[in-house]
Amino acid sequence: AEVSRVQTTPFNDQKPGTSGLRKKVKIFKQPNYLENFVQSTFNALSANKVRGATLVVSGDGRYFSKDAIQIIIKMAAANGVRRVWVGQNGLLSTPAVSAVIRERIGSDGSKASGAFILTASHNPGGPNEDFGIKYNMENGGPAPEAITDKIYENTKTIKEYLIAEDLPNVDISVIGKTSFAGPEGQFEIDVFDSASDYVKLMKSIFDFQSIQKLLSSPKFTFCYDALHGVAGAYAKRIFVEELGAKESSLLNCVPKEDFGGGHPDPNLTYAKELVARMGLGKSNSQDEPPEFGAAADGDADRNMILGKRFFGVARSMPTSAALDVVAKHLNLKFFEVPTGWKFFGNLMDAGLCSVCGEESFGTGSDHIREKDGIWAVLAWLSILAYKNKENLSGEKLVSVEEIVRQHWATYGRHYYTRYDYENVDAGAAKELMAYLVKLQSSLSEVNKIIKGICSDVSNVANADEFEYKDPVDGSISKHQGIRYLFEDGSRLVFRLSGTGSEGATIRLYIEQYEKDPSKTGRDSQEALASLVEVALKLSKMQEFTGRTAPTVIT
Ligand code: VG1
Ligand code: CO
Repeated sequence: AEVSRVQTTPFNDQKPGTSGLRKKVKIFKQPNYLENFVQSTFNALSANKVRGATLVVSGDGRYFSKDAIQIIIKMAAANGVRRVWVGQNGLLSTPAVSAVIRERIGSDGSKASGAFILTASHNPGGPNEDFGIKYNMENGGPAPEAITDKIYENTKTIKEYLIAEDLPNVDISVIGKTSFAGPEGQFEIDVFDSASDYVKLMKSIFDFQSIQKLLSSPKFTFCYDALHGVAGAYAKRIFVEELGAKESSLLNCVPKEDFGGGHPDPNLTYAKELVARMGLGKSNSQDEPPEFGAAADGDADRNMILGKRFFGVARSMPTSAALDVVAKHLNLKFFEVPTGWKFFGNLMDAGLCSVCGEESFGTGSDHIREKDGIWAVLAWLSILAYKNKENLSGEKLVSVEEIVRQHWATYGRHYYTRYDYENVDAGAAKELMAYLVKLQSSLSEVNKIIKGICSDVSNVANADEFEYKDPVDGSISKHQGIRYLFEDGSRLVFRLSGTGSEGATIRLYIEQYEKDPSKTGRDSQEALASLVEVALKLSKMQEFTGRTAPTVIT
């Protein structure tokens, strides 16, 4: 194959966000748009991570992935890459990519040095929706900011990209290797089973036998909703084939390019079918809901766990402040990092932390360097299997709800909610944020305003813009969200999302800590009503954005 050097001009909107570059498919389909970003990434890596290297290319299977994979393969060949590994049909969940980088060894002893992951995660897919791409490093985790900054700089000055145009397209639906005479010698494409490496890793972490006992008990009923994302491919293999769950436990587990027209975000708003099946939403079904329900996002790194007729289990455990209390109690090392999984990777590599979680339904451990939606489900099933070890033939199973209530009784409860204002005018969002920063200069003024809104909330003791210094490499990340910290431990946090593809998304996080065991059973929206009112009025949300209500409450 011959290398073409294609002349190109920069696009000015290719700054990677919280988790890669995400844009409407239409933007990605502009001539040279994808190519510019891929070449800028190759140019940001050290040469030995490209020339002669093995790269993984796959994703959540969303619309445009198949075209993108062929383009990236041809560019990889032209840039001197030796091998490209592709999951069958281009499918690999984000955690599976991380596992493949870390664990998979090719038949010739090769190991991958990185991956292009084609996903926009929880954003919708299809011709009018989002596509995304991000690069993960040798440790299996997302590229750190030093690299993403370099990629962005490259996208602003790029003049040409390399592509082996005459390389034939490879049939990625068929497992097997194809070799070509590449521009730099032998070039190989290896299409492999999307699930087996990941399943092997899960089997080495969890006791599949005891989970299987739980799943085959007639008293335990289970439901998993993949929202038509890539998790479906893993759910069938793991929950049905390995662990013996019934096929009918799986909801929306056939991966689709447009996620069936839905929003593959496993929250209480978008995972409607699961919420209804669990008897939590408005549903007329008379059937007894399953004991345990879970949902994943498009690329299967997020999870929402629901016990029947019960809210918020997954979130109450991993949100940072709930974690503080447990960490303190158990005398564990504790870190608070900015949004995005890349910040955990450094800590894990240095052996400083092993289990991490984000409020956006993301949890995971140091078995890989991404959050992991299926791991989280297996972790919960392990807890249930353990708690019910002696109990499987007894009267009643210990439920998710009981475990969480026990947790609140011991540690107190962090009432928590998030308000998202999606696709707000970008200028207005910036003004709102600037206004909140300015307000922070006088706490007495802030407290006066708050008392005028609602007298029963406590005083703001501290307010700042969160800044993080990585304890491992000393790098500093600024402007990571505006915090108002109250005397009683309550918090208001305002951030601009880094994963949207249009306008700006304002995220408002509201949290209140309740230690008194007699008050931990309230409805969370009701418990938080005063703080919500304070947050909306203090920030002048409606004045700045024109919105009377958020797009999503979760
Ligand atoms: C969101 C979440 C964040 C998560 C990120 C990527 O970022 O809040 O917790 O790490 O998405 O998740 P933001 O900047 O929009 O708040 V995924 O599942 O999109 O890779
Ligand atoms: Co995701």
